[in-house]
Amino acid sequence: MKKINRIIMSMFLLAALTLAGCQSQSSGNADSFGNQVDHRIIGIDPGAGLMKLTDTAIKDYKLNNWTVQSGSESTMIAALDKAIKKKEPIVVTGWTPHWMFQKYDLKYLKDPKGSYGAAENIHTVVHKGFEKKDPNATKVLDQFSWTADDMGKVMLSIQGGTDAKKAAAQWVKDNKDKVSAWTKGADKVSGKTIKLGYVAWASEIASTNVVATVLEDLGYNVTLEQLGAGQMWAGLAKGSDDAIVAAWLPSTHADYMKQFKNKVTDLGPNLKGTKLGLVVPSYVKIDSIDDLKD
Ligand code: PBE
Repeated sequence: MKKINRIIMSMFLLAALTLAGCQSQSSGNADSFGNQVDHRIIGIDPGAGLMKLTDTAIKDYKLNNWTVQSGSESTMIAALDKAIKKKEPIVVTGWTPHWMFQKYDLKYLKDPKGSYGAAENIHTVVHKGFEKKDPNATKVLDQFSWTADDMGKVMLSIQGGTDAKKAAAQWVKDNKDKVSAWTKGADKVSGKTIKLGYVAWASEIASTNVVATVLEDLGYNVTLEQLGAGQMWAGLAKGSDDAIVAAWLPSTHADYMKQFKNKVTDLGPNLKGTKLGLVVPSYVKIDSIDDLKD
């Protein structure tokens, strides 16, 4: 009898220990990165290709209980800045080139499933027919090509408080060789107008203002139109804008390109080797999108 009691007792003990073990595991979950950030990714404007790709990532990695908070580039940066000041965990949607990688110590979460696509390029795209209407401006737009470092200089200057137009003019002044390669074979004009559409992303503010400066120096009357991503593509397709230098292809703006491909002409890349993904401060322990799962 005593022996049976002892066996029953030890079975109870085992069960209790197993339970305790489970509990300690679930209290580990309560501490998971997901719980720390309320299973929320800080996103940007809803029309951005990056938001679509983030929805894909959530499906690919089965992050069923996660949400993406939309806002804008500035609300994303504000949230990131606040978290970093308090050394709190955060995960945001990010891209390169961007000055945030110069200002903060950040890392991309690894993307083993490739939801964000491979490195891509930023293309210059014009309204279909613009190449015939203004071959001179098209030549300049087609020859416009620079590097992430070039763009980085303009972005940092704007981020440092310089007016975008002034920052662009300064870069143009400091980089006469590059600019003369873009304007090679183009004529000076007078009384001609051109409308460029763009979205208020740091990268696009920099590139669009630089191209506008170069066209203005040739005598063009340039109008810059700040729009949402969807409006920018629709405006280009309609012809209310002549050109954009802000088409991230082949992945980020794939849907827009597919929708409007018969109404636009792709002049090819103006900057090569961009990157998109989920970004965290370097002090955050996780390394991969896979680690977002509890
Ligand atoms: N971005 C910056 C854009 C393209 C340029 C990555 C935020 C997007 O996601 O559409």
